[in-house]
Amino acid sequence: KGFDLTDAETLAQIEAARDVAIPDAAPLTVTPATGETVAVRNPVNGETVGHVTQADAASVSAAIEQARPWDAPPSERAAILRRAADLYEENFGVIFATLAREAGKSLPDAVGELREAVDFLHYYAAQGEALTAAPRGIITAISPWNFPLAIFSGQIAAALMAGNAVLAKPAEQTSLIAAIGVRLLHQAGVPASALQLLPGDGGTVGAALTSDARINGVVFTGSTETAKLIQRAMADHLDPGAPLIAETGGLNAMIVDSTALPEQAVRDIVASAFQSAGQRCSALRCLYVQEDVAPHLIEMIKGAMDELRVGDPWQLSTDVGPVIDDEAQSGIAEYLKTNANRLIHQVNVPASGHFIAPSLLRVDGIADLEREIFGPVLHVATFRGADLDRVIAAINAKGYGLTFGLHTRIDTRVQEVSDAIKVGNAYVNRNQIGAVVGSQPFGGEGLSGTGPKAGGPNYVPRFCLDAQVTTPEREQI
Ligand code: TXE
Repeated sequence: KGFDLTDAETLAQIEAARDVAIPDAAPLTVTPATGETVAVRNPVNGETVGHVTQADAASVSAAIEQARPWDAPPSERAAILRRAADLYEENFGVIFATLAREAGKSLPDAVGELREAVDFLHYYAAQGEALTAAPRGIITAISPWNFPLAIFSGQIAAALMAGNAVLAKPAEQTSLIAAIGVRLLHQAGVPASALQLLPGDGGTVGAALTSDARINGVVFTGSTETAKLIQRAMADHLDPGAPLIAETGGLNAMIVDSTALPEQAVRDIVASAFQSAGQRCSALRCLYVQEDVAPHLIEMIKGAMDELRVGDPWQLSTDVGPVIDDEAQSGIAEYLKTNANRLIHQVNVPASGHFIAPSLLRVDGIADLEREIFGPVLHVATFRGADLDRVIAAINAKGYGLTFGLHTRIDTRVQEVSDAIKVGNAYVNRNQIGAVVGSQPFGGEGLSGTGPKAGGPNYVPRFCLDAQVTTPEREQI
């Protein structure tokens, strides 16, 4: 179908789903004794979107007890994952409605997310058919709220396709979309004993799922702090051979030199920093602009920021939706208040709802950034041409290593910088889009995670050059 948002018929179908009833979520295979239920609130207006029955430590144990590695032949597993991908596509209405109302996704972001989830299912189906390795056993998959269908489905599909049993714990904020995904996977034919959903709190359900000796490995995407907690829990309780595959945050930088094409650079800067309200692990946080072009480029960035529409994610004219919840909003607002003296520019936003004004702050360099601000906040620094090496050293010294961007027209500089920068994914003359399933493995080094993981072809250029040149266009689905 392509989910083409310029097609009137598709738009009418999406519009019809706007107020569709969103099913409640609960552990699908075990019954928690406490049965505690929490309400999910829409980050735009606080309305109740649905309810989630929480798992507890005892139900986690029961789920582990009944977990069974998926022993169907790889071709059958692949066929079932492909059927699940078709079901995801067919159910696009309730999926878009849930992504918008539970996670605050704009429609283009929701479309991108559904495509990515479908791509992951197809990707792992194809990879798994060629696998010869044995399954590990029971895998815990812990996912975040910022790509609550795509990352969630990718983690599950990879582990299932290798023949494991999966226990999936979605983020507290986005259990409704996770339950939709798991129901569709079950409907496609994944046995309930091979895939179980355990919604609940990270500190209890997440901790129980990472500290039980019967678990054989953990896949995690979320914060660096939680990854460290999980690593410790695994070291204390799990078999030393049980792997942790972690993808965490970043302090991602971009360098724009004076040879860069200004229009292209500004378009990519604004997309990299503000798309998805900055709630992407790949998002640009610290921009370095070469001194001689900086005044002009910063004026252009301010102009492009003024074009951003912040508001209701369901409106097609919206570029930037809300941040996920109260806690995120107050944390970012506090940061902006503390750093008010650095503010260069800010966009107007609606007074109510969990909105944060896209903001541009001046810094001397990445060393000034204390932590990842997971929202629409971009920091900008300037540098002299002779200091390029020092800029790269400062970025490397920060210890994160997820994404990096470079805008230049000097070919030899691309090579020099690529040899020097320590990141998992780098982008040249394009935006820091993040994962593109099937074209590059995604993930970071150092404090950003355990290294690029699957998602790409066997041969991958470490630098993802201009999309039109080396990254195959995503297939329309
Ligand atoms: O993450 P958490 P939060 C970063 C971003 C954000 C910050 C905090 O900077 O502001 O992290 O976000 C589960 N044992 N990213 O609080 O807590 C939790 O329930 C086991 C970047 O949402 O790491 C959820 O399912 N699991 C990121 C998952 O971990 C535990 C995306 C992630 O939550 C646990 C999200 C525990 N002790 C946040 N505690 C990215 N890389 O894109 C929590 N969890």
